[in-house]
Amino acid sequence: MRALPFFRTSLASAGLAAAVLATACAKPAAQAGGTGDAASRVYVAPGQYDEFYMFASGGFSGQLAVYGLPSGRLLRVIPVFSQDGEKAYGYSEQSKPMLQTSYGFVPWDDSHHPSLSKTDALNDGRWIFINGNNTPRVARIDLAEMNTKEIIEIPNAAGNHASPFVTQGTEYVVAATRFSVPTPQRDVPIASYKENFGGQISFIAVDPKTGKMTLAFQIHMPGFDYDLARPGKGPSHGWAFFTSYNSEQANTLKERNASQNDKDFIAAVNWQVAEQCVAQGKAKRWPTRYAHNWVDAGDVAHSEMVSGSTVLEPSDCPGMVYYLPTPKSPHGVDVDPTGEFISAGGKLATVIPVFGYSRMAKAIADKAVDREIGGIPVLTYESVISCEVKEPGLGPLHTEFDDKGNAYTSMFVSSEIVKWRVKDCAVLDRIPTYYAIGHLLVPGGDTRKPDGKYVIALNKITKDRYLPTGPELAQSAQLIDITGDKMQLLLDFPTIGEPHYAQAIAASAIRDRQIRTFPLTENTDPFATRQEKDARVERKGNVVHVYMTAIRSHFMPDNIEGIEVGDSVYFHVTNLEQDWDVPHGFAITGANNSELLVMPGQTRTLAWVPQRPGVLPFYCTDFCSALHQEMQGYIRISARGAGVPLTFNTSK
Ligand SMILES: [Cu+2]
Repeated sequence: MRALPFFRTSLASAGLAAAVLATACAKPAAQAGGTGDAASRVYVAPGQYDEFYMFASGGFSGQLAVYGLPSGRLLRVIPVFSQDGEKAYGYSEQSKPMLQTSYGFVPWDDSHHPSLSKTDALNDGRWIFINGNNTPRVARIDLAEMNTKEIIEIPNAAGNHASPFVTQGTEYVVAATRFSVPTPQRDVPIASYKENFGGQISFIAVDPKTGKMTLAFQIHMPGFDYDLARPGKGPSHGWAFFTSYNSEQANTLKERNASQNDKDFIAAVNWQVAEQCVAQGKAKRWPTRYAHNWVDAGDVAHSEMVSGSTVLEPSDCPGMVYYLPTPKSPHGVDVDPTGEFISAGGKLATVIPVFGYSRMAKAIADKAVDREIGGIPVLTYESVISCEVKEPGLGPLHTEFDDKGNAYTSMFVSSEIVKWRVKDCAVLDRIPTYYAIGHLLVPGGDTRKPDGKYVIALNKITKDRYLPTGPELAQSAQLIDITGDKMQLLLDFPTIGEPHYAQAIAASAIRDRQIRTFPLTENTDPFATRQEKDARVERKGNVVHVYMTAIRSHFMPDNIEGIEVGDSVYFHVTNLEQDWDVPHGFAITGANNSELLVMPGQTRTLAWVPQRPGVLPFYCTDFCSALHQEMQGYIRISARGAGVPLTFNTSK
């Protein structure tokens, strides 16, 4: 059971964790189901489309999964941070550069938070961003193609958890480090944590036309753990809010040592002031190195190493950062649709604090400051708090909002969603979840106009909800109707990987913009073969380039001889099809690699080193026609120096 260690490390009281598990195990599934009426409300008839796309992180699968709502049907897994043999992502020569980092090729990550691009505080359906938590990275996925187009590494950070949340006009994607590390990174004793370790908040600028990301500036923060973030909107536009725990600055046994203080902090960052300070030359250049990877117009990935980042110290830029005292070990921070209210989920807190943006602005004007930490004024709790949700449940984590002034907070420990009214913090309703809910989402729940039809619980543990599958059980999402006064559970559905966080958008916003083929005439891959008569094999020393075409239902060439053991053979396969949903695959016996999956109009390259003499078949892996089984060829491998002439068949 994967979630158990998380329980133990995130809760101060082992007794509490035991109580929760007992509760979770005691609930028979039969008591928790929807009714027949509920089932009809999620039924999407064969041939019909879902109303929403939901994009859910795959957690430690490193990928992003696409589901339809309300049906919960899985539509696609988009490879992002992990190699994917099905799609040859991270295996084909064209996609390998996407996984380059300053540590070299890192073919896995832990993805947590998808964040849709926004225009005027509404989801605009252009891109979705997602974080790599382990080796700090942020990826951008194009929603017209549902493919990863760019990955930028974040220097001076570790555990990129508070990421990647998008400002209301996609001016920036924000990111912050969960684990403080020596800043700049260097060899120091761990016991010197308080002197040498620091946090980092990063602002990644997004080109409004192309989406291209650039690391604009970073803010060097005290060595706390920065956990989650939400940018402001409306009146609070220009600000971003970051939770932090471990204000104790513990470096060992954090479950106890980082749970001492009654309050930790939200860091409120005014990024417009930060921009001014950068423009005034108040930032320093730090000698860092990080990878920036992107896919060009011809669908070929590139990786470049960037040097140096622009870092601001809070003490050099007054007015840029304030701390809001926040009970206790806060996790999520969320901004309501009006942009006025900011709520936090303190894992160990007994209340949900709701801060007022206008109160914060007044507290800053009135200098309602308690003390300073690292040049950052700490505003008094009383001056910034708007109201507290009393007795909400146990282990509040995350909040999303509907379009009627209500908030929905996930309760990890008591496994429930609590609905409360934003303006006065009154609890209105609660519903159990099965089990141990982490994030939750309302479609558009972080925009100024949420679609308050559903809330979806994203759960860590399924226990008895599905047929058992050995030691590891599926993780799950639950669809809950929020149109009435009482929340109603409609559907459980298992997910691919941990559905850590998800966002959803009306299908109509992106459905009709989906790309169906890549135009062959626009294929700029240097190894493309645009017509079958140009198919050929060329040898340069030990390197052999096979310029191969694929069209229903044959490869050209499909007989190749004169290859020798130890050659470096590159199969450059171009799919000549120009029809929707006709990919071809390419696989060869014994390749230390995946197949290729080549979309219509695209070129993909498989690198292969033959190891022993013989004749090996290759074939199409993606069922493409009635004669798909005939889509096959042979390659003859001779001993090193055998002198068999290079030959191949052609259609000339
Ligand atoms: Cu085929």
